[in-house]
Amino acid sequence: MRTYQNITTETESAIGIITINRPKQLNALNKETIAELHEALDNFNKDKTIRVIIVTGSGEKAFVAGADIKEFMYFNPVQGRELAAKGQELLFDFVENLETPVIAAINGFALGGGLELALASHIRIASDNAKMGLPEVSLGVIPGYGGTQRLAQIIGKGRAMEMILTAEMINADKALNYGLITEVVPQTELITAAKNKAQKLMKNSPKAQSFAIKAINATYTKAGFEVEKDLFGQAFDTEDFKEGTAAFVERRKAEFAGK
Ligand code: DAK
Repeated sequence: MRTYQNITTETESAIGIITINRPKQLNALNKETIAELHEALDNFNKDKTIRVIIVTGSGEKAFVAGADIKEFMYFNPVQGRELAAKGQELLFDFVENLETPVIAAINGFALGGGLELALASHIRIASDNAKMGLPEVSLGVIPGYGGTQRLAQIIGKGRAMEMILTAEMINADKALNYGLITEVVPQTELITAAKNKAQKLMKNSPKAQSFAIKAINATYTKAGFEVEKDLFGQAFDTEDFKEGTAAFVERRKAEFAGK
C-alpha cells in the first residue's frame, strides 16, 4: 500500500480507513493533504473489495481544524478562487459524489474546511468531545469549500446563518440536535461505532447505494457553489482578510475595519 506524508490508510473487513495525520497542526488541510486524500479516496473507491470508507483525524484533539491558515493567508484573490475550485473538485465535490459511502468519524475539532469535509461526507458521527463550526468570517473570509451551501442543506438556513455569521462552535450534543451528525459516542468508542455503521451499510446493495447517493445529490443546484467561489475569491482581496489571518498567527483579537 502507498505511503503518504499527511495521511495514513488501512483496510479492515471491507472498510477503508483514512486518517488525516498532521496532529501538530490539528490536522489542518494544506494542498498536499488534499491531494493525498483525493488519491486515497479514489483508490478505495476503485477497489471493489472496499464497501465503505471511514475518514477520521489522528490524535484526540482534532478531526481537522480547517484549511491550513499559514498556507492560505498568502494567497491572492485569483489563487483564492482557483484553489477553492480545485479543492472542491479534488476533495469536497469528489467525496460528495463518490459511489462508495463515506462516513466522517469526527473525533474532535471539525472547523472550517474540516467541517466542510464532514459535510461533504455521506454520514457523520462524532465523539462527545467534538466541536464543530465554520469560523471563516472571524478570519475575514467565507467558507470556500461548499460550507455556505451544504451546512444550510443539512441543518436548515436559519441555523446555518447563525453558525456562519457568529463563527461560533457547537458541541456534539447540539450538533446531534441540529441533525448535523446522527450519532454521538464516547471518544474511545468512535472508531468502533463508525465500523458498526459501516457493517450496517454493507448489508445493502452497493449498486443501489451508489444510485441513491447520486439521486439525493441531484436535488441541489450548483449555482450557489459558484457564488460561494466568487465571493470567497473576492474576500482574499480585503483588508479584513489580511487582518483576520494575521491576528490568528499573532494570537491576538482581530480588529476589523470592514474594508
Ligand atoms: N491552520 C494552521 N495551523 C493551525 C490551524 C489551522 N487551521 N489550527 C490550528 N493550527 C495550529 C496552531 O497554529 C498551533 O500551531 P503552533 O502555534 O503550535 O505551531 C497548533 O495547531 C495547535 O493549535 P492551538 O495552539 O491554537 O490549540 P488550541 O487548543 O489553543 O486551540 C483551536 C484549538 C482549534 C480552537 C485553534 O487552533 C483554532 O482556532 N484553530 C483555527 C481554527 C480555524 O479558524 N480554522 C480555519 C477556518 S477557515 C481555501 C478554501 C477554503 C478555506 C481556505 C482556503 N482556498 C481554496 C484557498 C477554508 C478556510 C478555513 O478552513
